Amino acid sequence: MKLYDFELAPNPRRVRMFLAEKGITLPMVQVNLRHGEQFGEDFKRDNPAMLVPALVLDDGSLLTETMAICRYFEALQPQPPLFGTTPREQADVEMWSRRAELEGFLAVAEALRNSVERFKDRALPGPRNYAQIPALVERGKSRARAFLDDLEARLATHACVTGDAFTVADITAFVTVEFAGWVDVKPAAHHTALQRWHAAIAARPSAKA
Ligand SMILES: N[C@@H](CCC(=O)N[C@@H](CS)C(=O)NCC(=O)O)C(=O)O
Repeated sequence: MKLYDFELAPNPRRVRMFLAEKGITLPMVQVNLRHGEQFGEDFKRDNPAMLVPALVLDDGSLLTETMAICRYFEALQPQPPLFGTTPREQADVEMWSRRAELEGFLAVAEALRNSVERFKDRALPGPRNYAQIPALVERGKSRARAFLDDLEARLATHACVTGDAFTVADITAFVTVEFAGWVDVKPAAHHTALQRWHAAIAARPSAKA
């Protein structure tokens, strides 16, 4: 098994944090996205979608998508549970993971990829090229700010995103908050619950994975 990774990219970071929480180690291969290594023939042969993270299994087959890779390891090694245990917890993990991805992570990506020069004609990752749409930059930032507000409201009454237990939804929300800094969207002074939660997760060893 080997995991294609890029240490600066947020989606692979989610997988690395997840593996660190599980205590799982595996061979990692760096694909330097800043140097265009995702377009190289060697990587494309393994992953035609040209995205990281990507997990190559021992039978040579490929697993992509951050959450699918995390789910695979959850099933292989259920302890500690990071996808919830009761039906309600599992549904909450799904709900907040999706909200963090759709309303937070993708909003930040929208602002970043439509503004930065190195993403010219690469406004969406993957095998096809898309032109930037500058009007999406402010919309993305505004959506990312709204996500921080929603997260603050949630964390004002919950220790972690889905309740008392740390889950993969916290990993996605945490990486999203850090990713938002790339487009200068940062927790404000009144986001006190969010800052308490962020500091607690930043102190976990997995945050440095
Ligand atoms: N939906 C995919 C998205 C993966 C993705 O967008 N990865 C980015 C790095 S965070 C990437 O590989 N970008 C390649 C590029 O920009 O060309 C997932 O959740 O794993």
